[in-house]
Amino acid sequence: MTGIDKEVINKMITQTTRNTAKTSREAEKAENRLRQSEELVKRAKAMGKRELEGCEKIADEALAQQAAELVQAGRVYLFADFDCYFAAVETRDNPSLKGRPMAVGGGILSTANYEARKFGVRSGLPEFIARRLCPQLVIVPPRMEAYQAATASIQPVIQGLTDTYTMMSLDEVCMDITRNVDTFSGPLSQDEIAEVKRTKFLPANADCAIDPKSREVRAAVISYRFRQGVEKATNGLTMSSGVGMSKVLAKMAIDMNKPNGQTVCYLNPPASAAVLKDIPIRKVPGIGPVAANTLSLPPFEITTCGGLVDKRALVVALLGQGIQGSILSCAGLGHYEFSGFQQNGQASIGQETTFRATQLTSVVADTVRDLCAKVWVRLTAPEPSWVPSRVTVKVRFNTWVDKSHTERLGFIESEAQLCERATEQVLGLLHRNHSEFAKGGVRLVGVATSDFKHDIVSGSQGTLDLDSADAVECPICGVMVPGKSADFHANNCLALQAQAESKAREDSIRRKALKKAKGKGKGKGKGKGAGASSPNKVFMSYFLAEPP
Ligand code: TTP
Ligand code: MG
Ligand code: MG
Repeated sequence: MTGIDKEVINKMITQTTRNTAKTSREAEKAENRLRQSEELVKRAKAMGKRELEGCEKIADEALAQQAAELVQAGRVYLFADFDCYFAAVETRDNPSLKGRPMAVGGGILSTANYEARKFGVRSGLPEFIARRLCPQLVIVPPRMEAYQAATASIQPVIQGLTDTYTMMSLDEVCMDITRNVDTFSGPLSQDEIAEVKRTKFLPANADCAIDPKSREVRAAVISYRFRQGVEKATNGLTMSSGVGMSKVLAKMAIDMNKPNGQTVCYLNPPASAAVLKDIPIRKVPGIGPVAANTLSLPPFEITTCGGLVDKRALVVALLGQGIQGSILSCAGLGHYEFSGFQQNGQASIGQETTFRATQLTSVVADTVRDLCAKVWVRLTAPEPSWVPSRVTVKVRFNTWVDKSHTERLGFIESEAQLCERATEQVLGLLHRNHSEFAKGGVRLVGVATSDFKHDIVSGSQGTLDLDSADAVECPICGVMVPGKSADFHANNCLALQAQAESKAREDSIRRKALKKAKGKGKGKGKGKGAGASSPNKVFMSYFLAEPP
């Protein structure tokens, strides 16, 4: 947001929603958080030095283990996301909208173009507030078929690049481009050279000068070629992209050079952590508003990723090992699984965490409880709350074997109910796979909820009326949904199914790569910057000298 005063906008939103039941509930929640903060301050004061040191050791080991695994796996992830997607499709199909502040939605906005964002108009804003912020705003109704068609048209471009990819939502894709990077060869067109020079390489410091033969530059070219392919396949829609050695980092990098730009994070753990150092934790996938708020209060007073990594000992000591996944993410090493849309067609809400491998079922059960608490917060944060009927759990054994289990048993109305079901499912998984468990324990647990009672369709909220005459059964998951949202729901189920399949493919590739790398021995020193001076000069001469 540029050229506008964020405070003015927030004030307007607060004024418009003042005195509602929601704001008094918010105040109550804020009071509870302050009370919780006071409790935590007391516990922090009472904590011994040795306890803190022990927690630091646990956190450091998890960080070191994850960093070593990422280096050994040597993956390169390319995330790409359409720029103001729905609005861009509308403008492409109706050029009279070009240059005018416009948004897509009805009641609640799905998105806004960049001209409208200058006024503070954004996704999730009620239409009446948006009109106050920007009286000349043009609002057009959503056309899901057009967006789905645009998404479909880029599938050949994705598949032409890699078969290891996940559609994160209609407008975002995560691709593993390791093989493309490692088998890359020149030459480059002038256009490509120019784009690589426009690429944001992060962190931007002298230790990481652009090495023309580096995997980072290769990734930048591959990313550009992909974005060009998308623009051609969609008749002019642009994507922005991010590259990193972990998925969380690559995802976060998308937004660092938007719109129509790309960011490449240097492919080594210290650089990955440096990229996120000053980024607010609230922007990290998996850290929701409640967690961010708790961390911002005493005794933590953490607002940035670097802050969370620095204060990891205190945070683990007071909040438990469930926070470990967030610490890894803030250090740029996270492999968090994302759910797709936040508003139109939310498919699942879940959380997973990686920790030091354990064979203690009590520790696993504690972790499941922490995860359920976080998932519950995310389920109950919106109004009305999401009421799930399906619980899916996942465990990763220390042997890198993943197992999951899903069950649908009526609606879940309380955190205790969720916790009971998830724990039962996880312990069941451990029992059924006791030989894997016995080899080295478990290092990751995930809990996800789906098949919600209440759904949000095309920006307007409503409770599913399953008795209504137009309710139909989703052919993919078997859940009853209203006829008007059947296509949208089924589309999301398909996306989830594709996500699960590509995840399985990806895991199998990763396991093979790990096995191969272990066979070869350690550390080829991949992904380091050149350290040379005048990077652009070196870079230019390399590519221009490259034989065709
Ligand atoms: P986003 O990628 O989050 O947003 P965007 O593409 O509009 O803008 P940006 O350039 O920042 O990426 O979401 C993709 C589409 O999903 C968006 O165009 C509309 C839809 N959407 C909703 O319907 N509700 C939401 O709350 C959000 C965030 C998006
Ligand atoms: Mg987008
Ligand atoms: Mg997106």
